[in-house]
Amino acid sequence: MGMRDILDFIEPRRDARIAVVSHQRPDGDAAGSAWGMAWILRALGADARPVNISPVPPNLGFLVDPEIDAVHPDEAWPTLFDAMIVLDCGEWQRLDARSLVAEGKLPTANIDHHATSSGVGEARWIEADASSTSEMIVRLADAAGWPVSPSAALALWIGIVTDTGRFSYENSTAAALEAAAACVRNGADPAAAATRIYQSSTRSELALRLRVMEHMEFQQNGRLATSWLSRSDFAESGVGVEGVQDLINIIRDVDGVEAAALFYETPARDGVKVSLRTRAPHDATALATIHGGGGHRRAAGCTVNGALDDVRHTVTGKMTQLWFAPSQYTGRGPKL
Ligand SMILES: [Mn+2]
Repeated sequence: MGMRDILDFIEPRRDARIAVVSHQRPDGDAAGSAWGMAWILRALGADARPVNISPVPPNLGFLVDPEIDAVHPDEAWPTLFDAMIVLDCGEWQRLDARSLVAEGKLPTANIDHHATSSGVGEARWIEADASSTSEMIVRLADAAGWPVSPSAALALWIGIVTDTGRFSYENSTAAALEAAAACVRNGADPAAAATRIYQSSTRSELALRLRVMEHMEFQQNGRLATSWLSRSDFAESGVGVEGVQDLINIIRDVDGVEAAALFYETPARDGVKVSLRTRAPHDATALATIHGGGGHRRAAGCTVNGALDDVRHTVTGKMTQLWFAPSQYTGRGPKL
């Protein structure tokens, strides 16, 4: 299964009604790959719509075309489409409840780059070495000879830039940079995009950042960093849970930190969300999968049932056990 299967899935459906869905709580790659794919399919003649990708975080709102955005809150939405493409996620459970109703109801293709993905649907292309789902879509369009409009290029650029941490993570490969270059060649404007996604913090978001700094704790001689946000932190700062995005980077980016966890309560449901970031060689998915989560080697997440304090205690203990047990202690800082 690979790119060829996706091409064979899409080519006979050039005039089909295609729903494009992605994971719940969309990030830059979820929203970018969905809108990029939708714009590419629409240029081919398909009636393609991102479904249930909203609400996106405020700084990604400009990607959404309100004329096309289709949020279908009811169970009947799959009947409005002929096929579905699932992006940046390879498990039905990672879709939100509104998208999940389509499981098994539509022919489905799946493009994803999560190492922990099992894949969904009959046409699957999962490449854990790809920087982003957006990069994979750029390569797909290139291989197929499909045109990439400036709107598609901008959306895909954002997916690549955000998933590579602005080209700072290990996944900033030559292939990622080549796909990014193709986006710029097709009309994406990096400076304008950066202004929208990175230079648009609100004062409320700064207030939430401050809470992360107030709650930060360091263990293991500064190699393990944690912080947390409670429901009242969100309520008092006036930022919703979609404002969490990259807040974990505040503690991950501290010199000497090898593993970081941000714990936060979500207003919508029980349990505590855990965002994990690691540096080589620690594998963040090793911890996330214990709790039914997943992700990438250096960035993963999960939801753990229990009270915030208990979850912090338990998960920090597991991080220590996994990555800082005495047998693994080298006496040195992180390898550069
Ligand atoms: Mn991604």
